[in-house]
Amino acid sequence: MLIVCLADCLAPSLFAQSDAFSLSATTIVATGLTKPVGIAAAPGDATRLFVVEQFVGTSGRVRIVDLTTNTLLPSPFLTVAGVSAGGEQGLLSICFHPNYKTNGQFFVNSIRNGQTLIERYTVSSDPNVANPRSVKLIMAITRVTPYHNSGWMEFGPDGMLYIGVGDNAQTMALLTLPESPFGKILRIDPDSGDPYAIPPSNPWVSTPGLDEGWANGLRNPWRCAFDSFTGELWIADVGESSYEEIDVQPALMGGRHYGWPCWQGNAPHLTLGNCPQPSAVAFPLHAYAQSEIGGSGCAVTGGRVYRGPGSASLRGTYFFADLCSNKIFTITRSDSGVPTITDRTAAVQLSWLVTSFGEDALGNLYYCGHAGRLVRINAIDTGCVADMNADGVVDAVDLSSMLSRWGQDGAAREDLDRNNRVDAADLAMLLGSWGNCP
Ligand SMILES: [Ca+2]
Ligand SMILES: [Ca+2]
Repeated sequence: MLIVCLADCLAPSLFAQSDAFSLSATTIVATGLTKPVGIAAAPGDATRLFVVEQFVGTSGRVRIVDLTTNTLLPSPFLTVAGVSAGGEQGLLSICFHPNYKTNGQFFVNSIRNGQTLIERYTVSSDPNVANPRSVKLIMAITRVTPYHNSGWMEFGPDGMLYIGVGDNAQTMALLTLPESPFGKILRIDPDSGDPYAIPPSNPWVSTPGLDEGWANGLRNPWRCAFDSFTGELWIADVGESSYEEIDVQPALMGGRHYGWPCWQGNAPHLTLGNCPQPSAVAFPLHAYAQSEIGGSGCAVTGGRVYRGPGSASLRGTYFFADLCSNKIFTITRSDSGVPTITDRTAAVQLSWLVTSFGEDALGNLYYCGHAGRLVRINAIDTGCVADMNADGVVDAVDLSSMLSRWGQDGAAREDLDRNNRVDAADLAMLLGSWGNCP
């Protein structure tokens, strides 16, 4: 009986756990972009992408890509003059207000005159041109060094603005200055107060620690991303010389310490007296040694979770890259949260030095490379789309997964027919595939 049981138990893994989707990539813009480091879409606008050029001379620029023709518009959307050019500095990101359609507001993050500047602008009467006179300073952070600036900004599902701030290479100061903005993700309410209000639910409002602080223990979270469906925040923290790490914050869970500088990845780094106990640290979902990926790894480029219209099977999959190795990977998680890392370089790598990922208003993923390309990742379902946990069989586990999302709107993995609602049509597809996958 034991043997029979073992065979049954092992049966799912005996089926090839091949992808139920096909991946490819398309170059959208091949030339004309200078040092692209950021990609954003205006909410509800599926026709354009906004690409951040880090610096051209001493100007950072935001360019527009017309997705209906896959062309780069000749005139910038915005030019930010006088950025500190070179290295990790320049114009680092743009993000749009969730109500951009009605208020025209967007935010940029740049390094100028030794400061991180978060500024708000509004669009002009021409949708392809920002109004330069609308600029309003939201936050200035005086820096000590030009390093580890983070620069990531994004609105969360709660309508708050999240801002990554690197450790500024101030490792020891992180351990002794809890009010410091460095090594943190900040969270502010730009719709209240002047220039912003501190959300009362921020974790350190009534305890020691910066009131704007949301997450601590980060070295340089250069690119992070909210999963547009689950609200989880994926934080990719660039390591020092040993490990790159990717952390996952459950939706709206502030106050976590992600380890740095006491740990780098899962390895002890600077274990001094002010370090938190290991039990108080949120360790990464995935950490890799730079030597593990062919010896050429250098810095993780955080990507995004796929929630696109092309493939239900790919939904929930996180993409990321390593800057120097030019490798692109995905992470999926089992029902119990165990990550599987897959090298996708052969399928989707078309551009060197991947600096950032972004998604359009439909959820399609893109990435840009410092050498100047903008690339779209394409995905289509090719296999057993109803086998949602990819164990080779469509059974009660998959049914349970579908029922847990029943009636829900959005880009769920369980939305098998990709109409952004989990309903009877999806259930019919699941029951039609019941048993082993074809
Ligand atoms: Ca299954
Ligand atoms: Ca559906």
